[in-house]
Amino acid sequence: MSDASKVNAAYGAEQIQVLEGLEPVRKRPGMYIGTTGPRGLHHLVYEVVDNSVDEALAGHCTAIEVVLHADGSASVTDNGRGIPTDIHPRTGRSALETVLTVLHAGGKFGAGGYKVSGGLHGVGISVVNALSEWVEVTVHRQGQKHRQRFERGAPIGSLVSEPATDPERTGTQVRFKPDTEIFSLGIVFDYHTLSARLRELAYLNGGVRIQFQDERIDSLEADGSPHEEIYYYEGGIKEYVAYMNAEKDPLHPEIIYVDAEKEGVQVEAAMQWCVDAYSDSILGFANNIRTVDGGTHIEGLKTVLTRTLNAFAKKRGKRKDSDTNLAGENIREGLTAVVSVKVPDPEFEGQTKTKLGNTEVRGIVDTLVGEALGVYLEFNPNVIDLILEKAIQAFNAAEAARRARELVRRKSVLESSTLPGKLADCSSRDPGESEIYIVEGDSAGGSAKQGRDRRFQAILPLRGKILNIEKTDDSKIYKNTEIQALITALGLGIKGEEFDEKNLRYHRIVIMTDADVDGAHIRTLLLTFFYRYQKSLVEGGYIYIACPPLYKVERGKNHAYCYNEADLRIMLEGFGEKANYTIQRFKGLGEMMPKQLWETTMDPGTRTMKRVEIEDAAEADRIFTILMGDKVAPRRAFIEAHSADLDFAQLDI
Ligand code: 0RA
Repeated sequence: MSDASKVNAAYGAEQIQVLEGLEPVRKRPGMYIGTTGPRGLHHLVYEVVDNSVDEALAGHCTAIEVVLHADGSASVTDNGRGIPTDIHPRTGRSALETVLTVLHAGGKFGAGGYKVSGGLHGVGISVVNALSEWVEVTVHRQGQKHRQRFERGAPIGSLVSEPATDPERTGTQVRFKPDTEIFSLGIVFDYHTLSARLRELAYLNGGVRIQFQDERIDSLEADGSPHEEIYYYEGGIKEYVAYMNAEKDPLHPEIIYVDAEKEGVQVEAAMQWCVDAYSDSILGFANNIRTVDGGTHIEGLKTVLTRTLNAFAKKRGKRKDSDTNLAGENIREGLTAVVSVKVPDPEFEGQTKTKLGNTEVRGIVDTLVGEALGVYLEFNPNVIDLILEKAIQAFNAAEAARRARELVRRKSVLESSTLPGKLADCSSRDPGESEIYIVEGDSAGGSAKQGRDRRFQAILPLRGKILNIEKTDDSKIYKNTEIQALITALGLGIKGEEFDEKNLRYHRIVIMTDADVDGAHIRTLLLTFFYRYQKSLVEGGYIYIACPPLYKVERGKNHAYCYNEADLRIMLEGFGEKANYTIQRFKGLGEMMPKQLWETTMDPGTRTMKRVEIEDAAEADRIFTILMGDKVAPRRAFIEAHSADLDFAQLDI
């Protein structure tokens, strides 16, 4: 009997029932994991890891290992108690099989703990099972080793148990291969996406050791060993703040840390102000989910900071009773903070479910942080004085800036409707279909102008390197002609103010720079500008990066373009014993014929563009600071460490 027919013979009523149970997931995967694109694919890993993290939060697991295998599968192994394997009373099947095959069976069987619901997490391992070509679960428990395999959601055979080699060992391993029938855009995991989330989880769950290993052939180290990283932060979010501030100048040496619980809500906050930063970076998490859109925990933190610091300002004679209060944003200037709450029944709101809604959390954060912060500052008068001094400076600067802005508002470019002279606008007036290419220099601008489709594509050439917004105060920003051009051409408002989509003149803002080091630098400058000036532009997904080719390969009458070294290598290998062809390397956009630029980089039918996302605002902030800040050593170290990512760019060095 072949393996396949054996399986068919064993395919009883139970399995059919199981399949029916998971069928909705395979029919409408988007309902469960958001998308079947890369984001949804990575959520499979998060879902499995979340279960191990829950086991760690319950105090039963200290180490989690995530491996990307050469066969395209991923595995998550923990040293927790192991998923129970006894017969579950409601289903008549093992608990393990139930967890894997029943929607929302969850891991904990109502055993308490924090439910990670809402968001896109917390849908259950069964969803991963439903969307995988296969899953293999191995459980070590009570001296036994148990295994079961599933294919597209259905159990293949039953649980197989044998004595474990190490009878003391406990834990769970879930190994799965995403189903290409579901993830039609491919099932290749992105190392950096996963590593960022795993690192974040390690920060959020101090003391849990997360090991990440990439065994895929293309990722092996030069010596053939797999790339491996370990994330382990004893100090949890305190270390997270230290990491975010690594390249900054702290105003006070010690990170202020609060860890307390009230009414079943656990609140952890870490804070440190920096000398040279003018904005704040506050990251919020609820049940380990990044709440990009804030919510009640962030509101609670902001309220308590404003109230506490104003009270201290009066008490320490820094402000008179008759003075206006320092505004929250004055107080938060230069603040880096992480606030992480664990809520038994979280409500996530908003389109993307990334805003914490529980109203009780606002007051709980306020009270708990207020108490701890009050005590800390009483005992550290030098710290409170430094923070107040900075806040008062910010208050005075804001007053001055407000007056300057009023002036700008009245007579500057922002109010005038004249578009910059060098903008080659498109003819469409519908922002939804319009795009603008921001290019470097007049020569690239020339090619782009001739190559574009003028109906919906506008070109804005910028000269030289745009000013470094990180270091500049607001009045200088408005005087810089390149920035003025950018602001008016795009229809942006005043820095930092709420951004209004209806004024945006193009819904695709494309940064098109040369594929070399200078181009990469200008791209970073522009991204910094957008990030600092109107972050919501980046968050709204309006910013794109054009991907011009590096090579043109001609062979006989045919030609093709290659966008990186790997493309070129693969193409040349495909030609075989070194065939007759020519390679042209483009030094810059200006070297390309307008028609070439169109067909490779600008034609919506054939081009590739990358949409800029702030998956991890903390990381973006850190990189910007390193690349833009005053400190040379970290910038050097960063560029050296990431030179591999710049791949083609470094060839010109
Ligand atoms: C249900 C009950 C118990 C543990 C788990 C589930 C569990 C699930 C996963 C998923 C990945 N790793 C996991 N580790 C544990 C408690 C079992 C007991 O009381 O011994």
